[in-house]
Amino acid sequence: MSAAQVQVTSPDDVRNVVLIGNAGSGKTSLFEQLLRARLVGYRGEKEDAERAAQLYLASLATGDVWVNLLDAPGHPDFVGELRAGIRAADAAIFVISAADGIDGAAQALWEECTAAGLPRIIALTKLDAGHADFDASVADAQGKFGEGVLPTHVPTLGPDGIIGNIGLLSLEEHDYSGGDVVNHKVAADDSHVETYRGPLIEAIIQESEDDSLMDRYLEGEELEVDTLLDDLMKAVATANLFPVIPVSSATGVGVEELLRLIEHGFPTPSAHPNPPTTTPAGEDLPTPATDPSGPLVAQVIRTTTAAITPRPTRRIPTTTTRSAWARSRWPSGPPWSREARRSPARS
Ligand SMILES: Nc1nc2c(ncn2[C@@H]2O[C@H](COP(=O)(O)OP(=O)(O)OP(=O)(O)O)[C@@H](O)[C@H]2O)c(=O)[nH]1
Ligand SMILES: [Mg+2]
Repeated sequence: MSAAQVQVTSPDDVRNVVLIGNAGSGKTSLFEQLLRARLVGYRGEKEDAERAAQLYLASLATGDVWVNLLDAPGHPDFVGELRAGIRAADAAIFVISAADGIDGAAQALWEECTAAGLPRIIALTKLDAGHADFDASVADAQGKFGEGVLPTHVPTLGPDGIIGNIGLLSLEEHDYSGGDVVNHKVAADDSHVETYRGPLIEAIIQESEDDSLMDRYLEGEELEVDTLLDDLMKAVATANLFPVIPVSSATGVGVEELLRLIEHGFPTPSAHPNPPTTTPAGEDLPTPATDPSGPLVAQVIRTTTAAITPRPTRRIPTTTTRSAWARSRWPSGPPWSREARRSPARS
């Protein structure tokens, strides 16, 4: 397994991203697809109970950045691991299953991210389930998370479910059905594109610092895609706009678009305010800047205590002395003795 290399010379080269969402929404499958897309020869990690209960970290290089990707467990029993992930990350991929909808747990999780100031991309999974519906899922997310939730891509469907997506600004269709991703131009009057493109452009213009954009848009001028993309990325980084991307965690559809948004829309660690800092005695210290040339400052986000299994107590036969019993058990000397440590049998 190998990753393309990125020279990390400043915090700007790093993205710390956590995948969060309800249990079973597709986080781990998506995590694996993201790794597969960038790590040559990556075959995946075994999903066992221990793995599913833990905050899991892997890194990949994409474009010009190094991404530290955290996969958080969704089950409420492991909420401590999830919170550790929120503290460690500068942004989140919020995974929602279109087949299951948004419940109270997902809403509480969204609020936690808001309190932590985390920019978010919504990855909409399980669109291949029979009753799943993109439009209904978007409307549900907008109703529960606010108007900042806006699709930047709409899905394209084949007979067996989602096979790609259309970028609403670029008007490019990304077709994953043949293995490699193939891009085609599409028309702006595609009805699904029309539904979401206008609201997205208007939201981007409202977030933009360039006041002339709105006038130009209202006069019917076609705005440059690169300008809109730049402003979109700024609105994502400041947690004012939350793009929705349809994905398939099962096949990897949408991972390229997700990785591009992570690279260009998610903030660098320098943009994330550091938490309040104190001395070990609890006295306030000035909040440290994210400065690679400054003194080391570390934040502990997770500690674990290994359960210490009690040594099985053995009953020593009362008819022998302790040393005779030890000799019968370890003829070349007990493991704690000097002789045993020198014994070739132990080397
Ligand atoms: N059909 C379909 N199945 C999916 C998709 N994404 C995930 N699944 C399946 O949903 C199940 C749960 O997926 P996981 O990736 O383990 O979900 P998770 O969010 O990591 O779950 P927790 O770690 O328990 O919170 C698995 O059987 C996946 O194969 C999808 O886009 N389509
Ligand atoms: Mg998981």
